[in-house]
Amino acid sequence: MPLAALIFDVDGTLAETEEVHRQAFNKIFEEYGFDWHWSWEKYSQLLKVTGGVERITHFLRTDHGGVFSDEWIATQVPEMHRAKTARYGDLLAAGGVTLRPGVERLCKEARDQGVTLAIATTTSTANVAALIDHSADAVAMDWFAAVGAGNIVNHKKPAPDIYQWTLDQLAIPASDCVALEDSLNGLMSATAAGLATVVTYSSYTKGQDFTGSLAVADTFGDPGTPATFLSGDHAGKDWIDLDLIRAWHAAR
Ligand code: XBP
Ligand code: MG
Repeated sequence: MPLAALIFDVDGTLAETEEVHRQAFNKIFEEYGFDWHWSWEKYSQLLKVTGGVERITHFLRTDHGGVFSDEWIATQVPEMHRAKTARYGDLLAAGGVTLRPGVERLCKEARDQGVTLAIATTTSTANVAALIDHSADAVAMDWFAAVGAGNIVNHKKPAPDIYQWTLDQLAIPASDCVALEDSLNGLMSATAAGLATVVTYSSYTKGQDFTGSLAVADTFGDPGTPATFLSGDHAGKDWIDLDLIRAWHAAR
């Protein structure tokens, strides 16, 4: 069957948002009076744990094992994370975050050609809306027929749950869709849900093993800002357009 839908990941795919998340985490640690500061390198390691609550919990149990009771973690970490989400929204509202090259163009191509758009992300719906609403691009939340986000599923990426939820909402078979991801966790999640996947790695995921993807590039590219392809026959094209994704999908 022809390509019926594109399902976008958010953090690292729609935009390079993980640096903003890292700033928001560090802000709430400071507000809570902790001397913790997640450096780029530390956060790069912690990103292997998906989900902000899960990431903070992992950090407490590994770097501060035995210091915080299970009860404290169960009650305080979700509260800290709610505060982090508020700081993240404030940082996005301050402006300056734009969608990655080619994202707006691909979404417009999909809309013009009747290909459904959807989202499948580990972050919260609030964070998705904050990004879309505050980015300078034309993309709007109502362009997405389904937004699979955060805690609506029990198991986060690399589990397939969020992609399966989004597919169920779309009522479109996985075989007729392509996922767009930036990370190995996301590739594993989409693949486990039966989705062929195109990877545009981000600053935090460069160098991960994307074996099994349809193609790997540094960005989707745009006219004038060519993509650098690590894998996938891009037929001499300098950027990833819907026709190229269709060709990869048909040839998979
Ligand atoms: C990436 C994640 C999220 C973000 C932080 O999500 O793993 O946890 O790092 O957001 P994506 P939260 O699937 O879009 O790549 O603190 O809201 O979890
Ligand atoms: Mg991602």
